[in-house]
Amino acid sequence: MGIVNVTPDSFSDGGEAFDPARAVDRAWRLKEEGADILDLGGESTRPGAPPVGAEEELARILPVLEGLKGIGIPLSIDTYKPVVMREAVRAGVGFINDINALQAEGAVAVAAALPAAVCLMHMQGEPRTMQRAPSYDDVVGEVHAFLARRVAAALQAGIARDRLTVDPGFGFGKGLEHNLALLRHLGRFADLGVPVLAGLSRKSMIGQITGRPVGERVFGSVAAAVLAVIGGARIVRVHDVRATRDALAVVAAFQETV
Ligand code: HH2
Repeated sequence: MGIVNVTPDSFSDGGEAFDPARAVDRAWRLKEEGADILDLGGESTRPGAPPVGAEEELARILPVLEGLKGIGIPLSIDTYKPVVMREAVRAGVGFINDINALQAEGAVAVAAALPAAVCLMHMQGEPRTMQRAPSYDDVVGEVHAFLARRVAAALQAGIARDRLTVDPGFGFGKGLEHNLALLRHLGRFADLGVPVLAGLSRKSMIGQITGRPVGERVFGSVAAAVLAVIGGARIVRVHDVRATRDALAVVAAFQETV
């Protein structure tokens, strides 16, 4: 899953694709690099990011969706707002990536009525404050229990299991030790019975481990994506598609021969 941020302030590439034409170019480039799905976001969720209204989010996203008609791979919308989900799906999106796991008022019902897959992600707190003091007794158990509850709520609302994906939400209300525990135990999420998505690309945990600024985290991010896939992730959300694809091709060749 290649990332296209249509925002002025995302942590890794804020502003790079804020202009719709540049976002469209970036999307085509990521497709050429081998992305199977593109995740478009109109609101940054980096720690400390201020919220954006639905109208502003749609004003950022809709021109890009218009420009991507005919791109030929599934498009995902990174949003937690039901109105944005509905309009984005109407404009051609087939995957709703919700960092809030459909907990916003009306979100489960709206998603259930739309012809789209859904990613349910775990977050402790909210983006503005989540990195202040993340705290867990048992991070893997607590994230697993939350995702199990959200899968159950989605199923109950009529969202078929084969439309669902879960994500432990690396960096969303988690310190380095929490992120590492989740990565180490990603296999524990397999019993939820839906594919696991992992987003580690260029995140601060890569910076904490390598000491590198955001623009120099490609190698660390690729290592994290490889570990996530070996740990059972079926989708990895990344900025550096070509590098990740090459690394995962080696993993796939290795797994076929063992
Ligand atoms: N991380 C970000 C945004 N959306 N969605 C899922 N499912 N999993 C993630 O880990 C995830 C996500 C990070 O937020 P942002 O500040 O918007 O930066 P970027 O989109 O460049 O990663």
